[in-house]
Formats: sequence, structure tokens, C-alpha cells
Amino acid sequence: MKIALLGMSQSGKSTLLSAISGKTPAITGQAEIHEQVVGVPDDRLDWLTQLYQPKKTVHATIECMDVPGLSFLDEHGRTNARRLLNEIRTVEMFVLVVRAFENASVAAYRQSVNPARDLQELKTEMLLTDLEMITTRIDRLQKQVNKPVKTQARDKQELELQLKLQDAIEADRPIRGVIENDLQMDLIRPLNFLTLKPLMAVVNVSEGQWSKPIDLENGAKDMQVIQLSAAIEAELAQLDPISRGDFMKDLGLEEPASKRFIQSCYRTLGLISFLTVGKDEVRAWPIEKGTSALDAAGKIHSDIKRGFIRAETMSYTDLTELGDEKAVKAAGKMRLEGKQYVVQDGDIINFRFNV
Ligand SMILES: Nc1nc2c(ncn2[C@@H]2O[C@H](COP(=O)(O)OP(=O)(O)O)[C@@H](O)[C@H]2O)c(=O)[nH]1
Ligand SMILES: [Mg+2]
Repeated sequence: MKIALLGMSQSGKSTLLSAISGKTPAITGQAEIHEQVVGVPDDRLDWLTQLYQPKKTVHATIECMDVPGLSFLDEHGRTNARRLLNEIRTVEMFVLVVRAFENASVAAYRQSVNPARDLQELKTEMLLTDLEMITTRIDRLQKQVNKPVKTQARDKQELELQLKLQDAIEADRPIRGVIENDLQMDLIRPLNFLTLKPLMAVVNVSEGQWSKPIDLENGAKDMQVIQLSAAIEAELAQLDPISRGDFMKDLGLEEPASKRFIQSCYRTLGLISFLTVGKDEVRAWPIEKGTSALDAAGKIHSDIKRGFIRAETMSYTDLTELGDEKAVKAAGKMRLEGKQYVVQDGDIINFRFNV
């Protein structure tokens, strides 16, 4: 999974990334995109590792792109922001980080701390970036559609769609709400529009303000929002688990924000995990909700999909309640599922296949 952190300069993106990854933050004021791979914590993997004692445990990972702070205050800033936005078009989702923390030594974007305004500005700029591309595309297609070339039928379809997208954007509506079917999706997929991707918001608040509701003025009504203090969370991430627990108790925090952050990413993308176990490896595999057993097999290896026979499946909950695989089988809770079976979160699957 690939995601990008976007926000105005000094909103706390690099600090947040350090909180999630446990690594020290990249230098502030970096000019280029910086990528960090973050492991996805999963208590189930810890428990399964105890039970199976595998040679290795493989957590899912998220590739986070830490994008330098955006600024739309002048032409230079806008050009630079446009360039950066163009570089991250292929990520699966965007996390919009907005500043709500007070810190006199950190200059605020537009000279004031205003998370609702910054969120709105980010969303508007993403719409405008897409609009620019749509306009260019429409010009090109309008010149092209009357030529009797091989792609003429497709060009006509795309032009019609691009005009519809243009209307939507001019009415402040993201593209993701306009695309109705796979055919339309196929026509525009290569363009990687920004507003096609789902969004999540992180409101970076001052210490102690994590549960005080911050008004985003409806700017985030269609997305997951999490509130945290990136600075505190980054400090927490540097501690050993015991001191971290103590510190969190003092602060009145129940769990590290990194967990909430990753859960929100999974929810935003509609992802769940199935698990595989064995002497060699215990591993979590992220898949989209609704994935069939056959497609889940393909995530592991194309051979397993090709030679698919059955998915021997038990639920993680049954395994923890009954203690081990033998007991799960004895209780009749080991199932043999076929290709069409819809994989559930926490399914532990052993694919039987033959190639
Ligand atoms: N008080 C406070 N300062 C923060 C917080 N998050 C970030 N900062 C400070 O704000 C500055 C910019 O943070 P940084 O993560 O580099 O922002 P970026 O430009 O969005 O990557 C740094 O000096 C941070 O220490 C926070 O939650 N509270
Ligand atoms: Mg940064």
C-alpha cells in the first residue's frame, strides 16, 4: 500500500511520519519527497508467532511518501506544489495533515492557525490540479476526435467523459464521485487524477487537546479524521514499551496514535487482512474487503491461484478460543472453502493447490 502525506509547510507531516515509523524525522524544510516504509502493527501476528514459533514473522507494510510542505501563497509556491502533486499521483490515498497546534516558534501558514481553512485550501488545490489536466486533455481530444484514426471511438467517449469531469470539478466535486463504472474508469485510469483517490485527515493538535473536537466546518465530512499531537506521538515512539506505557498513562492516552492512523488508512481503503501460518512464516496479507479466496491466493503467488483447489480456513478468533489447530479441527471449525468464498478479516488460510 502506498500513501502520501500532504499538508501546508510546517503542519507536522515529517513529525507524524516519525511517530508512525519510530524513525527519527527527516530534516525539516526538506525540498524533495522522502519515502519511509512503515510496518503495520497486528496483535494477531504476535499471538500467532508465539504459537507457531516460525522462522520469520512478516507484517504488512505501508510506503509513506512524506511530501515537502505545500504553499500556495505565490507563483513560485504554486509551481512547486503542482510539481510535487504531479510526482505522487500513483499513490492509493492521500492523508491531509492540518495544523491545529500552537507553537510560537513555528511560523503558521497564512500567519494563523486555522485547520478548517487549510484543509479546504488543500482540497481546492487538488481539484484545480486535476482541472488543469482535464482542460489540457479536452483541448487535445477536441482536435483529435474528427480525425479518422484507430482510436476515434475511444477518443469520443473520453471527450464526453472529460467534459463531465470538468463540470463536476467546476462545481467543487471530486472526480471519485463522478465515475460510475469500469468502462469510465478504464478511460481515465492512466491519468491518475488526484481527486479520484480517497482522503483521510489528520488534525495535528497541541498536547492535551487530543479529544477536544476541532471544527473542520464540514470540510472532512466524507473522510476519516484522526486527531493527535504529532510531537508527543513522535516522542512516545522513541521510548521502550514500558516507559511508553507509563508516559501514555500520565498523558491520559489509551493507545499510540500510530495504531489509529493505520486503522484509518485500512478503513479508508476498505482493506482487511487474512493470515497465513506455518513453521517457516507467519504473515498478514492486506486485501480489499470482498476479495474472493481465488484472488486472495493470487496475492501470495500466481501459481497458487492457477492451481487453486481449496482454501483450508479457520478464523483467528476460533483459534485463540480453542488453543490450537487440532482443537479447531476437532470442534469442526476448520472449513474447506472454494474459489468464490469471500475472505473475511482474520481468516487463517492454508491454500491447497496443484500445478
Ligand atoms: N508544539 C508542537 N509542535 C509541532 C507538532 N508537530 C510538529 N511540530 C513542530 O512544527 C515544526 C514543523 O514540523 P514538521 O514535521 O517538520 O512539519 P512538515 O513541514 O509538515 O513536515 C517542527 O519544528 C516541529 O517540531 C506538534 O504536534 N506540537
Ligand atoms: Mg516535512
